[in-house]
Amino acid sequence: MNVENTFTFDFFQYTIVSHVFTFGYAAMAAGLVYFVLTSKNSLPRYQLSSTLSAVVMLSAFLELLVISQKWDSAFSWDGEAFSPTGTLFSNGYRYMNWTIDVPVLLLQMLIVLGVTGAAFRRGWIVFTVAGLGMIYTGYAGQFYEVERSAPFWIWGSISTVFFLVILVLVYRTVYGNVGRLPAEVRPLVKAVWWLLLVSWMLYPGAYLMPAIWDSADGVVARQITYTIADVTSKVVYGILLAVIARKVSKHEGHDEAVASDVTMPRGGITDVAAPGRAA
Ligand code: RET
Repeated sequence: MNVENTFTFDFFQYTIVSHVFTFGYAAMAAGLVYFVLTSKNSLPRYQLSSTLSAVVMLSAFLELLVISQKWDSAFSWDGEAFSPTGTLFSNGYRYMNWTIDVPVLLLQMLIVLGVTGAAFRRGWIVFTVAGLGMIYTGYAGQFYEVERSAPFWIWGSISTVFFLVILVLVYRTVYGNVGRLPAEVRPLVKAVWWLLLVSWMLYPGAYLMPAIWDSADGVVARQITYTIADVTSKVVYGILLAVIARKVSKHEGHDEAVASDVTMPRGGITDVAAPGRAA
C-alpha cells in the first residue's frame, strides 16, 4: 500500500501529477528517437551504449505510461475533490522498471569509459548484484510506508548499504579511468559522477517522502521528485554518455563522429553565414 491511496487531491494537485507523468513518458519517447538516430556517430565499440539507452527509454516509457493510467483510474472527481476509487495506485511499477534500468545504466558507464577484460566482468557483476539487492530490499520496505513500521526502516537501511556499494564502485570507475581518456572529455566524465550521484539520491528522497511530508502536497512533491530523477538519471545521463562516446570517437578519427560535429566550422557555410561580409 502506498500513501498516494490515503489522500484526496484538489484539482491542482491531481492535475499537476497527471501532467508530470505525461512529461515523464514523453521525455522517454523523445530520448528513444535521439539514441536510435545518433548511435552511428560513435565507434562500433560504443554503439551498444546507445542501444542500451534505447532499451532504458522503452522500458521507462511503458512503465510511466502504466503508472499514469493507474493514477487516472485510482482517483475520480466527486464534485469537491479527486478521491480514491478503490483501484490502487502503486509506485511498485517503478521498482520493477529499475530491475531493467539500474544494471543497464551502470553497464553503459563501463562501456563508454572503456573498461575491459576482468575489470569489466567484475564491475558488471558487482553493479548487477548490488543494484538488484538495493531495488528489492527497497521494494519490500515500501509496502510499509503508510504505517512506517520497522520493516520500512530496516529494508530501507539495508537498501542504502547496497546503494553505498554502488556509489563507491561508480566513483572508482570514473576516477580510475578518466586519466586514460582524451583531455577534452575529462570534465564530461567527471560530470557523469556528479550527475549520477545527485540524480540517484533523489530516489531515496522519494522513498522517505511519506516520513518527511505526509500529505497530498507531499505526494505531488514525491511524483515530481521521481520524474526529475527519471529524466536526469536516464535521459540526460544517456545523452552525456553519448556525447562522451562521440568525442572520443572523433578523437580517434571515426568519420561519422567528425562529420556529425555541429560545432566544427566549415569554410563555405561560415562564409555565407558571416554577417557583413561581401560574398
Ligand atoms: C530505495 C529504497 C530506499 C533506500 C535507497 C533506495 C535507492 C534507490 C535508487 C534507485 C535508482 C534508480 C534508478 C533508476 C533508473 O532507471 C530503493 C528507494 C537508497 C538509488 C537510477
